Amino acid sequence: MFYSNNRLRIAMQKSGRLSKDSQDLLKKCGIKINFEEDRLVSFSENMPIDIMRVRDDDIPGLIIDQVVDLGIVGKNVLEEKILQCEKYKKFTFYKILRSLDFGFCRLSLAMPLNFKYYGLKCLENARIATSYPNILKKYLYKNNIRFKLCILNGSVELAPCTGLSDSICDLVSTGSTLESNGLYEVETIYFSNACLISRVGYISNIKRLLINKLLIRIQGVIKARESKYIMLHISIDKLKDVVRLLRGAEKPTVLQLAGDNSRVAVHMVSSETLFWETMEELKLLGASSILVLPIEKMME
Ligand code: PRT
Ligand code: ZN
Repeated sequence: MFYSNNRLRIAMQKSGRLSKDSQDLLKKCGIKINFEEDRLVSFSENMPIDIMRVRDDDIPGLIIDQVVDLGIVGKNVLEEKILQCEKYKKFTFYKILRSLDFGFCRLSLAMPLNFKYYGLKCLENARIATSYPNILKKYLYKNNIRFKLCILNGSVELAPCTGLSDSICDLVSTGSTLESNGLYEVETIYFSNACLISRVGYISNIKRLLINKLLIRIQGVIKARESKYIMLHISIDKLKDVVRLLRGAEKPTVLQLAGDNSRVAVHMVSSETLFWETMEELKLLGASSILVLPIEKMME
């Protein structure tokens, strides 16, 4: 069944930082899949979609080699693979269909706490440990810095304290790994998050329609996650102040309140985070019954 030409093949990370978010996204898009732990390929029960779960580093290659139609991968992994292919003059045909709202991190240079960093120049001839040699080379060569590469596929943060390197270039999200290993961030060389990529070349009409449907649903899921539904009661003369306060909100729906001619109910969708401070300001304007609700799905 997997090799049927009309079933869309999507590659995602099997286990790791992107796997849960990738699975959740497809689930929210209405794709029913029963993931079995030890299976490479899982089949959707309700849509012609097959999911291949692999190591994240293999996903760009599966797209470039046209083994799968779509892939969910970190931009860092994609960029590293593209630069590696360029080095070997291998063609890389792929398309980024859209950025996704998870997997945010940055690739940064970090130094031991006892080292006084005074700019990129102090990295001249330094030994730098990383799992991203090509992104690092591109960045440092562009800045005319020569350095010695120490390629590690894991535990990069341990390299300086074991004497393997002077500095590291690794992914950072909260910064706590650096801190607990006596390191501090000195330069960010690449910002990353997950993205949806597609192979290029012939894609049947059936698959193309399915990809478009999926893209609309992903847009709906992401938009809904970024938005909230706000409801409140306010006196009519304060309506303009409320709208001014709720920036990022669409035009409100204003409804008459039963048995009260001076106050109205306001309903609106906002794409901005509503902080407690804004709620307190709404309260000061005289708003009451303020409700902020999550939105499950959206279609514009
Ligand atoms: O087994 P497989 O090869 O599939 O997984 P992996 O171990 O190579 O990757 P994984 O699961 O660690 O990360 C997958 C992707 O998640 C990465 O390619 C990034 O796109 C994204 N991502 C987001 C991160 C992080 N945040 C992250 N913090 N990937 C790794 N880290 C690591 C980092 O390397 C360091 O060890 O987390 C540590 C730092 O985290 P903080 O929070 O302490 O700063
Ligand atoms: Zn990996």
